[in-house]
Order: sequence, then C-alpha cells, then structure tokens
Amino acid sequence: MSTHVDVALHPIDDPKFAARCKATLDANGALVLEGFFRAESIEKIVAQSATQVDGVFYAGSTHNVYLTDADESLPPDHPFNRQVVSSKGLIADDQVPQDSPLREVYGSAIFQRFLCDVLGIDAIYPYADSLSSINVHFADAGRELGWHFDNSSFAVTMLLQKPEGGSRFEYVANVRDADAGEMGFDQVGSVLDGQAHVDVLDFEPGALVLFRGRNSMHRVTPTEGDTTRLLAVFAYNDEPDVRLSDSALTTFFGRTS
Ligand SMILES: O=C(O)CCC(=O)C(=O)O
Ligand SMILES: [Fe+2]
Repeated sequence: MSTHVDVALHPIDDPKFAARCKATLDANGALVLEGFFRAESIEKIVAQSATQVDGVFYAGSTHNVYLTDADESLPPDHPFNRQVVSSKGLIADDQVPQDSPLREVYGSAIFQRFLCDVLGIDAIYPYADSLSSINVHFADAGRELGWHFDNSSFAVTMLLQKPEGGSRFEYVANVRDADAGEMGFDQVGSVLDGQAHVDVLDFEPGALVLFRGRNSMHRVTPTEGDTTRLLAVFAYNDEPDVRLSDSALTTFFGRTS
C-alpha cells in the first residue's frame, strides 16, 4: 500500500485525516488529493497501459445525460432525450494486469476503510462481474466524455496521464435529486445549451479524486494534443455480490465476460 500511496502526505489510516477529507467532500461534492499516488507507480501503470491500446473498447455511441434509453413520448429536443457524445475508450477489469499497482490499491483494506470513512458508509465491495471494478479510460485527441449523471452514488478516480490541452473536468453541482425523482430538466437544458455556469476541477497525474456524480452533471471536454488522457476508475458497491446487468455490460464494455 505505502509502496504506491504517499502516506506521509496523505495519512489515510489516521481518522482525523479522514474526517477532514469527509468535511471537504461534504462541502464541495468533490475531494482532490494531489500527489496521492507515487510517481513510480503512475509510471508503471502508464507503461502497462501503453501496451494495451489495441484492446481498448470504444462504445462509439451517443447517450442522454441520464444514461437511459430515450422516452419516445417526449420530443427529441426535450432535455431528457437530448443526445451527447462520449467517444473515450476503456479497458475492463479483466484486462488490467495482475501485477498492476491499481489492483493492490483497489483491494487494500486500509484504502477501502479510508474511502468508507470519507463517504460515510459502513463497507464497500468490488463488483461481482469480471469487468466493472477497475477500468482505465483512454482519450486521445478529439475524444471526450459527454455530459452525464453517474448511476453510482460516488466515483473514485486517479489521473494517470494529462494531455497538453482540453480534457477539462467540468461539473454543475446538485442539478437533480435522483432519490426524490427530481429530474432538473430546466437546468439540464441550460447546461447543454452552454448557458449555465460550470465549475472546473483541475488535477494532476497522481491525484486521487472522489466525486459525488449522481446528482452533479459532469463531463470531460475533448483532448487536445498528442498525449492521451489516461484515467483509472475504481468502482465499488455498498453491498456485496452486485454485478452489472448483461445489457449494461454490453453497453459499457461491448461484452458480458
Ligand atoms: O474522466 C473523468 O475524470 C470522470 C469519469 C466519469 O465521470 C465517469 O466515469 O463516470
Ligand atoms: Fe461520471
């Protein structure tokens, strides 16, 4: 664990440190810990990822911001149905090498305890399917992640490689209330029209980012320049034995196993 995480800078086993991180996440909806992962570990993951470009899956599709099918009873220009482009690619968990530092950190009890403390939950579990737990996103020039809300209540990411330009993480907090069924159509429409104020979260390779993306609309703008944006996503559940449905697996990974 401390091979890969700078625990002197980020003492994740100290409850007082975790409490400060929780306060930041609760206040801002996002937590950025710069320099969380050591440079040598990032270099190893980037080098491993560079050998995997042929295995990257590009869904090559458009989607609405709610990541659902369209509602045919509403017009195509309704905020529920408006389509955005996500052209980034990914490799799935079963393509991440066994000796990747990502696996050691993802599975670390100390790291998972820290996440639970910061997120205010009792326990977290990996996905029961073979694809979802650890993903690496790839976005070379022109590729982007369109505006969306996450299905999961929290996201844990780690930037591996930052392009020369573009690839800005933009978000608008509290646009909808998923649990209350409040869809936020007016604000979704104005964000898609480029009329709303958006916040930008800037972070460097090695940063750990925790983000509450279920009700905050967010996107990553197209990469500019020759350097591919590489980002690891750690996906967990707050219950054991959860697997994505075959249709969701097919949408996200192009296969079910
Ligand atoms: O690429 C990022 O920084 C965010 C990724 C994201 O929003 C997602 O995977 O849902
Ligand atoms: Fe997201």
